Amino acid sequence: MSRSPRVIVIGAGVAGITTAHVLIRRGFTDVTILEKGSAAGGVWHWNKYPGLTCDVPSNLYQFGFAPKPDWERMFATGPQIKAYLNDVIDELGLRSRIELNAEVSSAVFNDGEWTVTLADGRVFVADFVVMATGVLHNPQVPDIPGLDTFTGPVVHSARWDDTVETRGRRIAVIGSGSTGVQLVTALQREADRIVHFSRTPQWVMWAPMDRRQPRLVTALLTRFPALRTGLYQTLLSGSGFLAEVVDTPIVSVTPDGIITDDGVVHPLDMIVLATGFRAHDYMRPMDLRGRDGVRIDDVWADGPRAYRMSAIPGFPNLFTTLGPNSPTGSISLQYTAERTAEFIAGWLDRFATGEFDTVEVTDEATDDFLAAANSAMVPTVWATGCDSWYLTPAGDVDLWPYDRATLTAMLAEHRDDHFRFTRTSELAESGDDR
Ligand code: NA7
Repeated sequence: MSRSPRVIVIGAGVAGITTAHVLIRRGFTDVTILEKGSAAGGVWHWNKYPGLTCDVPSNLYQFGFAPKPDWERMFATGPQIKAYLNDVIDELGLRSRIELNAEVSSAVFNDGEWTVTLADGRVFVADFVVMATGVLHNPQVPDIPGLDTFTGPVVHSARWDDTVETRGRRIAVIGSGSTGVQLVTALQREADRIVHFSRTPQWVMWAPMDRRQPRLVTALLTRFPALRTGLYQTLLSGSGFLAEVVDTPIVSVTPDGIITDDGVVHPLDMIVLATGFRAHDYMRPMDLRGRDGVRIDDVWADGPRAYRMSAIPGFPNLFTTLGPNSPTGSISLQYTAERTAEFIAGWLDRFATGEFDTVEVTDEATDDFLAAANSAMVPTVWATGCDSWYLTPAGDVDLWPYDRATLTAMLAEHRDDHFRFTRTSELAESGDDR
């Protein structure tokens, strides 16, 4: 006898699509995906700025369960990836499970179940919640004096406004991460002038970002899908980068320009903020409350903290897919998401048979995991003083420090001594088959 867990997946990007597909593949039928956007795709829905290109080769940036050998380009554009994700949603029959325009304002655990409330007042109740809310989700808007007085458009890269005219304009791009470089590369074709404000020097190298995928590659990958991981290396990169670079600090913004520390006034028609994301906010500003009313904002005051990327002490029956420590430069995000979803499905299997009603990772196991992960990070380049969005407020490196085999092994096992369980129902005895 078994019961069917009610599962809410929050987010319909790469992590949410993977989670929903894996859970359904494993036989769970009561799965609903809540997506706050007006379309599925996650970052590939929210980001639509000119020049948007994935900096991971297309043949590595795809689901293992939905291979696409015939990418048009070696590095797919944002719209191409969004189309792929939506094709996968349709092919896997996930569309009807996705609630769009469903922004979660709170998720509260009480009496053994989660109550998930949307900004529009709708309420969902679930046995399990999976947070697939993404890392690069909340735009970081810089606190520059006078920014709100600028009379032209001010646009963050992750909230691009298609109606804004860039042709013939004098445009400032603030920020020289990969987004800033891509934007400058694209905007310079039509703009009158681009001034690129770069606070920290950045390496920019040429890469075949706009090259078509050769037909031979398409033919080979169609015939031998396993070849795809061997074909490319990951690059972070731009091509055709040309701009007037200003590395003098910005002092303030005036109604029609930017003033730098050397007193120079840069006259402008438009300001583009390529200033990145509040990467450690994860599912916030959602009001997330776990056992005994514990709030995620309090638990994570010094930065995200999770066990093996997927479980948070104090939050029973809640898992994260592509949560803390999951970004990495060398392991496919889609692979990590799929392994995590399988890990979660294993817990759902055990819930279904009535083995427990709630499962919650312990503080000790989480502390041990993070202590080991942080010390494994010490010899890496990320911990050498170079600033990046990977650093948490506490100074930890929020990345996966181990290799793919370790990741696979860690997510393949359930260490029961790392979790605590409650069991109040009489399912096993009564034969409840909800
Ligand atoms: P990043 O990599 O976080 O880059 C943000 C950029 O914005 C970086 O150059 C920052 O300079 C700059 N920045 C942020 N705040 C300010 C202020 N207040 N003034 C001036 N400059 C500022 O974000 P991206 O969107 O480029 O890339 C994120 C990921 O997307 C990337 O890792 C890929 O995985 C895809 P700083 O270096 O802090 O001096």
